[in-house]
Amino acid sequence: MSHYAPFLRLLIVFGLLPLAPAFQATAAETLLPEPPQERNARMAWWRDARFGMFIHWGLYAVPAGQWNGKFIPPGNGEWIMNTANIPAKEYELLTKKFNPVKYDPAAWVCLAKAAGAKYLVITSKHHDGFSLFDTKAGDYNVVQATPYGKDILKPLADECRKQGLKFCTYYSIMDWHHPAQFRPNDKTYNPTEIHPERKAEYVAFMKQQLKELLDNTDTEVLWFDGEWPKWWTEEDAVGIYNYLRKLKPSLIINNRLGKARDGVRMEEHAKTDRQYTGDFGTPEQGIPATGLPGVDWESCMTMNDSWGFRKDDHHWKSVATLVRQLIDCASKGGNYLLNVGPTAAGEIPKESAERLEGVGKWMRVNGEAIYGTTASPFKKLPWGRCTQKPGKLYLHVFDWPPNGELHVPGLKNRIENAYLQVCPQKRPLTTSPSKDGVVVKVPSQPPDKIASVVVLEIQGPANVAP
Ligand code: JFZ
Repeated sequence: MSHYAPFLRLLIVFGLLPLAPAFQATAAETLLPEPPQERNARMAWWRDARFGMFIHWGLYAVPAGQWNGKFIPPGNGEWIMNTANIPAKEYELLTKKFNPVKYDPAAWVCLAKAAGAKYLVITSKHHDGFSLFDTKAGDYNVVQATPYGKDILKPLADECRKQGLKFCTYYSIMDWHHPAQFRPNDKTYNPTEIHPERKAEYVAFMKQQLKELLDNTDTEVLWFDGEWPKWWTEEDAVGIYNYLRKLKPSLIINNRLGKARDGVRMEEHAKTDRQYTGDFGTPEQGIPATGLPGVDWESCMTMNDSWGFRKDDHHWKSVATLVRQLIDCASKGGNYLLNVGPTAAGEIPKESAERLEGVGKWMRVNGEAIYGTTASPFKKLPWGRCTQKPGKLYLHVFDWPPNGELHVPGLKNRIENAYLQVCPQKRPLTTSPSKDGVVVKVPSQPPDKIASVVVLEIQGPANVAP
C-alpha cells in the first residue's frame, strides 16, 4: 500500500485543484456591503420603537426552577438542564408535560401593546435545543414531541402582524440537545467544547431552522445568543449574517451572533479590526453609563431574577424601576427589551402582566417622550433624564423640585414654549434664563410619582454648555 502513497497524494492534490477557488471564496467571505442610507432605512423602525417585550418560553417552564423536589440556586430557570445536570434523555421527557392549553397569542400581543411595546422577541430555540416552532430539522420540537402538537410561533407572528407589533425571534447557537453538541451523561460537561468536528453538520441544521423561521414567521429581528462554543468563529457569524440578509434584506441581526456580547465589547469593536459587530449591541441586565455612542443598542432586562418562569422567584422590580429603566435607555439612545417568562400552561404570570400594565399606563401619557426620540444632549441632569426630537426637549423628572423651580443646567437655547406632557391643553409653564441655563416654574406636586415629563420647545438644535 505504502508505495502507492505519493501517487495518491498527487491524485488528491490535482483532483481537488478545480475546487480551490470555491474554497478561497468561502474563506475570504466578508460582510455584505451596505451604504449608510440603506442601513439607516433598515434600522429606522427599530430605532423609533425604543421598547420591546422579550419572551423566554420553553420546556424549562415545566420544572419552573425545581428538580427532584429541590429548587436550583437563584437565577436563570431556563438553564435548569445545565444547573441541575439533567441528562438529555431525562430532560427530553419534559416534552410529554408541555401542553400549554391556555396559550392565547392574541392576549399576549394585546398585553405587549397595552404596555407600549412596539416589538416582541420570543425564544424560538433556547440552549436546551427545544424548538417552539414547526421545523423539519429533527423532531425535538413542539409540533412533533408534545401533547400540544401545534406551532407556537406562527400564530404569534400572525397575531403581531394583525395588531401592528413587529415579530422577532431569539435563537441559541449553543444547543445541549443536538447530536453535534450532545452530552449523553457527562458530569463534567463543558458546553463550549463538544464535538468541534461536527460543526458543519450543526451549521447546516442551524441554517435550515433559520430559513424556516423566515419562511414561516417572517421574523424581523434575529436575536442570537449562546455563541460560546469554542469552535464558533467570527467567520461563521459573517457566513450566517450574509446568508440571512440575502434571504431577507430588511432583517436586523444582533451582535451575539459573533463573539461580541456586551456593551463594553461593542465599544472596543470600534477600535479593533473585528469584522462582525452585528446591527446592534445587547448589554444585559444593565444600562451602560453613557450609552454606546455611535452604535445601536438594546438593554434586555428581567422583571424578577430569571428569564424563564420560576415558581419560587418573587423578587419583582417595581413599575417605577421598570419605567425609569426604559427612560434611562431612551435618554442614552438605546432600546429597552423587557422580559416575561410564561408558565408551562401558557400564561404570562400575573405579576408580570400587572407590571406591563403599569408601564403602559405611564406610556399612554408619555409615550411621545420615548418613541422616535434620540439621546439626551446633556451629560448629566441632577433630577432625572432627557430625550429629544427636533425642536423639543423632554425632561423626565424623577426627583421633583420641592421649591417648584426646575433648573436645567447648561441649556443655552431660547425657550419657545414649555408645558407638562400630562396636560392636554399644553398650558404654558413660565421659564426664565438663569446664570447657568434655564429655570422652569413647575407645580409644587409632581403630576407623576414615577417620572413627570416637562416639554421644552426650542428653535434649532439643543445648545448645551459642556
Ligand atoms: C443569555 C442566556 O444564557 C440566558 O439564558 C438568557 O437567554 C439571556 C437573555 O442571554 O445569557 C447571557 C448572555 C450574554 C451575557 C450574559 C448572559 N453577556 O453578554 O454578558
